[in-house]
Amino acid sequence: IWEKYGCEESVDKESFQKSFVRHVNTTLARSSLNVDNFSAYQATAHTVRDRLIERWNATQQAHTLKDPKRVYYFSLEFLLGRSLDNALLNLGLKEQFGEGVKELGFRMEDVLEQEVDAALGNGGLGRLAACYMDSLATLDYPAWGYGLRYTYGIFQQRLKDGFQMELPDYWLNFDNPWELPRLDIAIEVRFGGYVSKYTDENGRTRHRWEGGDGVQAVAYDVPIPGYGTKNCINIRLWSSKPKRQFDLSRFNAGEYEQAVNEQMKAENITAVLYPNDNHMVGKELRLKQQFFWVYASLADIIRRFKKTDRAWDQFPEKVAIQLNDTHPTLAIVELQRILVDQEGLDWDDAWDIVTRTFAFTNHTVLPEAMEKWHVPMVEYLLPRHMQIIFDINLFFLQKVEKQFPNDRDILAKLSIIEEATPQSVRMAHLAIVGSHRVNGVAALHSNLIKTTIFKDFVKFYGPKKFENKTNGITPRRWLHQANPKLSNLITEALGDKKWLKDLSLLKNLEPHAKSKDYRRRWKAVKHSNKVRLAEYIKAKTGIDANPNSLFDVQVKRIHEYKRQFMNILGVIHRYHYLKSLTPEERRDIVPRVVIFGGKAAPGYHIAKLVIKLINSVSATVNADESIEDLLKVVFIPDYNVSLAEIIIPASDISQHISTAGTEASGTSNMKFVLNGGLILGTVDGANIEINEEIGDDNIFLFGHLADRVDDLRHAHRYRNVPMDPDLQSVITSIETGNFGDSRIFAPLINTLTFGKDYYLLSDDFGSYLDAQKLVDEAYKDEDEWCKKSILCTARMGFFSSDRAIREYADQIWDLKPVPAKA
Ligand code: 26Q
Repeated sequence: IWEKYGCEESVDKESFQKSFVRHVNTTLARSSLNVDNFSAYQATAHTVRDRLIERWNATQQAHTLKDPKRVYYFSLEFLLGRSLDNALLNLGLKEQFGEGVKELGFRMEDVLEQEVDAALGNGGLGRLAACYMDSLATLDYPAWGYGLRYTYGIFQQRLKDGFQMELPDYWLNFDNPWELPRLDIAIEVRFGGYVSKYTDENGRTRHRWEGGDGVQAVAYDVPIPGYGTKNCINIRLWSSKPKRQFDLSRFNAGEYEQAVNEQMKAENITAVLYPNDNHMVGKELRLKQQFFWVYASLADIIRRFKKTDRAWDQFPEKVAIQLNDTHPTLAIVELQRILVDQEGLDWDDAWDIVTRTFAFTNHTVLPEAMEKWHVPMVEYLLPRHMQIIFDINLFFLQKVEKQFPNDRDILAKLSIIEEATPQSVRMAHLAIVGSHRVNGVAALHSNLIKTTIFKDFVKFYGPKKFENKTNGITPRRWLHQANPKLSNLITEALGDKKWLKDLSLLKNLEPHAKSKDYRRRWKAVKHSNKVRLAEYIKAKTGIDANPNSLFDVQVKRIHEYKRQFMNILGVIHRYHYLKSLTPEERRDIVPRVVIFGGKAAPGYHIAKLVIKLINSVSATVNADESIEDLLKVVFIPDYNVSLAEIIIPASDISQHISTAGTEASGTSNMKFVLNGGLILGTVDGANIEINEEIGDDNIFLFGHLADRVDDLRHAHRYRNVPMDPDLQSVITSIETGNFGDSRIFAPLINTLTFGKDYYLLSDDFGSYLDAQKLVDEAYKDEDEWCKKSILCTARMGFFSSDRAIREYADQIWDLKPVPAKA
């Protein structure tokens, strides 16, 4: 019977339509007379979901049978965006299903627009996790992601009078076809309680974590299809629910209402994603999220490991766990607890297994982003874990002491515990000590962590434990899906679509940069992407953005270190310059549309003022008829993955202008260049490696280098550094009220003065303006610009997340692909 009725792939137009109609009638319980775009989306999504589930089942079955080593990617964020278009393309169904939808009376574009983003992430780190899952699936690696199923993703951004307002992102309002609820997989997680000591049958002192309050972690699986493979991997997201059994004694004691209330609190744990990007908040609920997640995930992994009768010392041969930043670091402690307290292993044997299992990716050097948790809070929530952390630290520091006798200084610097009042746990230190590999996310960043924040660890462990794994992006979503016209033009030049699985093949585009006809068509694609964006801008903001202008884009989280403030100050400078020109002189000007987008953390007041300033400048400039189309300023609200897919292909130049040494990598820089956009950037993060790949002629770099930053900051701190005169006149212009009531901007302007200009805007402003001039000049030669654009795309092969994932697999995880059978 299974053979007869088993999985039947319907991948042609007719079977799509059959399935579509069936889902409308059954899943949606609607009649064919009552199908709007949203229902059409749902029916299409459910049809695709069925295909995904077949692949998911086949892949997971194959992996269970073969039992290879698996990697588990632990990430508190998976910023997936929409799934339908991506699944259609990865499964190779877009054409057939597109035809099928059309015949049913819908436009595929409208159908795709119905989907809400899965926005379970803040920015770079979360989107990186999503790109890595796409590559893991595409390259047939046996991999799972583990994360949290937040009820509310990153907030939606609205503007009111130019100020950011936050709205809840209740993304599960309608049914979510992209998840498979596994209500049978439920793991009880505890908090609180106490530790009891006892002597076991062998006379050893043992510890047991007892008591505490429990909640349940329920699994929701999100299938991630690979491109051009049957392989379909899984992201398991945990949702918190009240535990099943109710405390009867409390019920009988008349505490029914209170007990029900406490149960309801369980759901708080996974209610909301913390909206802070690159900023640590020491909230108890955040720590609870972290523990809830790692406890459930480890229990799940160990259950799977125990199905095969293997000895514990083989655990690291079957399981690799990658820690996406320090957020999952408690997993190190929890695995040690399981092995020692529950499985009865000796401490040292357990610790050897633990350190061979984990590897840790660091994403930042910013001090305010480093995770630290107060010891009393950890102790109260996780008493046994706190003891184990102290023990890990003790044994670690004993080894340090042995290697560096009588060096009190290095002990204090390396300690997992920060000795302040109260004490804190330094999660990065714990992650380093508990992992066999530590990596940064771009070459400069990986060197910086070795020479600054982790330099004493390098002294102790030697340099080999610290590696670089330069980030990558998936070309499937970020070119093929977001920019179908360019994808087609590339495929036409290269003869086939192999480049989508081997991005280094893009280098064969280089000769086409010489073809006048190819350049013409390349330009036409960029132009039509700009038209698409201009239409979006008009619809959302009412602003006319002329697609014949240079589109200058900065979209990313709003943060002082990313220096959107410097960008808007540069815009004001340009505005004044334009106003000073004679009509003659104006004829020579390249018209520009400066586009901003990005969310500020709700409590980050300076970042919110930057948004307000951008909107104020936008209002003044766009309303000033005297400068016509020469300058337009746009803030596009609610920047997210789907918007990025429209904005990135439409950019001529994008800005990645962080203070040198502060942006660990950046990944949107890669997306822009892959789409034939040039970049204006500082010598920071992955900009440096992009420069190495695409060549000096194709990038506009400016500003001080990372090794100058300390001295420059020192100068601001202890001397009176005169402000750059161009910058001063821009500031004066704001202060005189040219962009509305200037008093609201005082705290922002003060960051440059009383704040000692920590991000060095005044030091880089001059060279920033110079670089902008070069951009203007270069854009005048459209044909030359287009050559650069083609060469940029052609030379971006290195930045595929496939390359990055292969490096992780070979050099850190020791992981081999396991192709699922066709
Ligand atoms: C930590 C503790 C408590 C609450 C929140 C957080 C938290 C949340 C998110 C800390 C950091 C993040 C996100 C960091 C992030 O996105 N980093 C970026 O990672 C990218 C991928 O490696 C890099 O390209 C960027 O340079 C880096 O900023």
